[in-house]
Amino acid sequence: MVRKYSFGNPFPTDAVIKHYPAEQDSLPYFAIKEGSLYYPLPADVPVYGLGEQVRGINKRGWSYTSNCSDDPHHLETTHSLYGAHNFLLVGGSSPFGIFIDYPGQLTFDIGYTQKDLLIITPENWDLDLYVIEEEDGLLTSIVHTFRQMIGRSYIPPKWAFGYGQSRWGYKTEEDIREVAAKYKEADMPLDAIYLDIDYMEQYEDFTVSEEKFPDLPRLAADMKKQGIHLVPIIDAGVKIKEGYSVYEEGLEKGYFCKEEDGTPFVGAVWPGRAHFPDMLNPDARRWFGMKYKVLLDMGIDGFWNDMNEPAIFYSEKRLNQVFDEVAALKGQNLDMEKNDHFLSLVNTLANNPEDYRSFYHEPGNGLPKIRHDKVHNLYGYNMTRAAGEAFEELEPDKRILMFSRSSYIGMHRYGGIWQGDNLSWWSHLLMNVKMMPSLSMCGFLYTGADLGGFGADTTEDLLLRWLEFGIFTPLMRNHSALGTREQEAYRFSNKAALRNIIRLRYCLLPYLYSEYMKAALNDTMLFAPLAFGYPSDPHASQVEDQLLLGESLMLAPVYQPNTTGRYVYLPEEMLLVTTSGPEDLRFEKMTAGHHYVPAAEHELIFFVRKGHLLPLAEAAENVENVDASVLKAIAYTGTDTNAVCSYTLYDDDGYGKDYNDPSHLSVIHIEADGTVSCEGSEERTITPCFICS
Ligand code: MIG
Repeated sequence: MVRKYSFGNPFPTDAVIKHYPAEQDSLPYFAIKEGSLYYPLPADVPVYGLGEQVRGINKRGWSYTSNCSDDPHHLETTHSLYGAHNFLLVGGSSPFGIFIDYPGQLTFDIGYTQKDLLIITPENWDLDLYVIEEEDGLLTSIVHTFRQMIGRSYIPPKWAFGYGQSRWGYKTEEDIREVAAKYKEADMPLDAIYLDIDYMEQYEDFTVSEEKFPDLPRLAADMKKQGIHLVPIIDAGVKIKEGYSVYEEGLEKGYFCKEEDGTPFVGAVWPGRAHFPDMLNPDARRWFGMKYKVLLDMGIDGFWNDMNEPAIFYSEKRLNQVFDEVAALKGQNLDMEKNDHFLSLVNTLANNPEDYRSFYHEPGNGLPKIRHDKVHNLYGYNMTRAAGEAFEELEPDKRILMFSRSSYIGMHRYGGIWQGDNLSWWSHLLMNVKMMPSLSMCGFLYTGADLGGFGADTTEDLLLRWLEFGIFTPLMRNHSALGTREQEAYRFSNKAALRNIIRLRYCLLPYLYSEYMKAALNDTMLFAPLAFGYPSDPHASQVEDQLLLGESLMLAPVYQPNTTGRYVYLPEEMLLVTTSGPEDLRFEKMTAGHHYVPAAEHELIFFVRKGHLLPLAEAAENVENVDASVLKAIAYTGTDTNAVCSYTLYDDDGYGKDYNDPSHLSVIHIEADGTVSCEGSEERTITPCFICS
């Protein structure tokens, strides 16, 4: 059951696609006092949600602010990352969900100020608030209802489930060809190579550097022949430069965000001075979206949208003020206060709140112009929506890969997200793990972190361990920053280990793709905390480093250096699978409870849940070559030998959009005596490789 409450004059975010009449009675659960919502939190009640945020799966104990930010310091004490996902789930004996559809700054103080209080504070009270409860009292049911409210999650092309290599630092066509060749030489599968900002002509969106990439269509075609897709980056800011058509057109049509007096706002990003397209204006959005055609026409079929919080290095106005103030300090004795002030002048140039208050959007549809800070969290969403809507128009029958850095709930219908500028830190591997279920709750299914870590220097063991988790995340991309240690998998000494782990991804593909599609089409979670699958197990909600993935798997990644195993909690009996690659699958039945499970550096462990089965394909060099008609299956009936394991496999060509065609479904049954049957229009050969007996 969904109840909607409206306050003030909410800005239409289009996050919710169903219509709910606003309730007139008073809000349940919460008291409203002095501009905040208060809810007393019983001591043992976990709180879930918030999508892309720091800290645990259980979000209690910290204060989180929805304020899309380009902040590369993802610390425990960070308040905001790139996304604003205002959905919370309060657990306990009568759980409920709350979604606050509000595009401005919003704080969730979840037992930070006072341990037993949830305090939610929006900057203004122009918002819609939804309370979701379900009769069965299940967290999964509440998430399901929420996901139906916000609409179907984005579905990428199947190749986007392959392994991708990226680096900010590939500067030329030769660099790209070299990456492809080296992966081939190392016999490691690869489906995508990403182009970062250097492919552009002076960081100008929708241009290609003639000098560095003289023939992108040919390069794209050559790569496709090897089964590799090129995925260029698009930035939010448009360079101010005479003669640059995107700039000139945008200016002429009035499509850039403007200051109060109507002059286009000048901020700086990569290209230096830039304007920001008014992504909230439907005409500007369509105009910007249609620009992607330039690259689609070159044979490109995937993009990533960056810097769309939007990140602003400095505004022209502020920069001038800072220069004046700095000049005035010259020659003075800088005591501590003055020195602090001096340093802060330059240090607060980037992403300054004052700048976000200095420009406006014209949202059209009869709505008055609105100051950016009031709708700040919608910018990245609408940039990605611009692309998504244009793709529907330009390529109605084809799926295009799209993921964004900044997001708001609603954007999950148009693209995925990557988890931004993490560091090559073990703690960021764990953070990646914890974020996955929170994002699933909010509809962001196509997601993953920069494997190996973006900033700072990675190490071979970190990359390997991270890949051992990354082979389970829909977006599986190795990405790193300019100036850091190069981290392509072929650069390290234990190539066999890395190769085998990457190849495992391709064995898992039929399952991962099937689970992804079912989660998208049925509005369910892809990754879930243990407590969601085992609601009556009091220990399950204590587990912060194990996840359920789809219906059959429980993951227990190793995320510590110099360890050759880990403790795992099993809410019920499960089958342990230990593997160092496709040719090495070992099985062990495990009872419920606590176990220490060995996992050497080159090995990964995962668990098949009782009564479930896991289909596995042969490894392949790319997604195109994964053959889902010949499968092995691990089936674990548990100790009940009369049980049957059944699995509904979703498979399609991976490009078209006839998602609901019944021919995509096959149902596999495996009995404890090894009898296999498969219903469905596709022919499949299924060989059990483990059955509990
Ligand atoms: O401020 O395009 O998060 O993935 O490599 C850096 C360069 C701008 C930030 C992205 C990162 C990308 C980088 N970009």
